[in-house]
Amino acid sequence: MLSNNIYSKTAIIIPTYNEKDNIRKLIQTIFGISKDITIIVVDDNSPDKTGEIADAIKKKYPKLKVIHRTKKNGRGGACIEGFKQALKEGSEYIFEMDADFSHDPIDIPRLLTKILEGYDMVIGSRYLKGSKILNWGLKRTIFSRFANIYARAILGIPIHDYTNGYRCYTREALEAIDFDKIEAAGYIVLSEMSYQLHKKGLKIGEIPITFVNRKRGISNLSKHEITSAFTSVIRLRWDYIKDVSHKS
Ligand SMILES: Nc1nc2c(ncn2[C@@H]2O[C@H](COP(=O)(O)OP(=O)(O)O)[C@@H](O)[C@H]2O)c(=O)[nH]1
Ligand SMILES: [Mg+2]
Repeated sequence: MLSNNIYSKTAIIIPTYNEKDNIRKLIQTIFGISKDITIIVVDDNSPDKTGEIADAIKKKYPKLKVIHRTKKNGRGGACIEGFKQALKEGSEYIFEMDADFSHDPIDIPRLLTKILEGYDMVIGSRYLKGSKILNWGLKRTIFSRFANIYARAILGIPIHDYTNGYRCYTREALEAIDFDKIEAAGYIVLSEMSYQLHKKGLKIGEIPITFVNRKRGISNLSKHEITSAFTSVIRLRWDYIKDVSHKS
């Protein structure tokens, strides 16, 4: 069992775009684990009023914060705003997780327990022994598998899941990341953060999770994100080669 003291140092960043069917229940479920956790919802002015729904329950949950951005600007950038806010507030263990219940809150204590073993970041991984993916179509399964094999071939970080945004970071890990260097705003931000941590020699761990495709609402993954997933990995590798040659 984790102590209230650990939970009171924990913040969970939830990026949202059109999650009206999920957000209230997700917040309730997380506070069901511990009322001491801080939740930071980062909403991009969702047309379905997700942001307002979250605001409306702030009275009931004093540790709930909502950041409103003016327009849809990508999952990655939304999380970065949330991370910066959590650092400002003094949080020590900082999560990111999706709003659609693909990431089961039941894994929050497992991720925390692993990070307390001495990791700088822990990934809830879909590609370890013991992991499961439920409810994903063939196209999506192949795309994700391929994107991960490809990213590993080019970036060479010894992790199995580059693109799942269910993660816990320590404060030190987030402080080590140069957010100004991250230009992209979508999924590639996950690979970019891992890459920076890996290059700085920080310790990345993974635990197996069961990933369940969303039951409510629709996916925000666009065609553009799918193609840029491939070109951005090369750009990332190239930027780093340039950086190293400038310094030497
Ligand atoms: N703030 C913000 N959140 C986003 C944006 N795009 C996606 N999300 C959120 O990021 C998470 C993952 O998106 P989702 O649509 O489930 O993508 P998928 O799981 O890859 O199909 C969900 O919580 C979304 O609401 C965005 O542009 N801005
Ligand atoms: Mg999803």
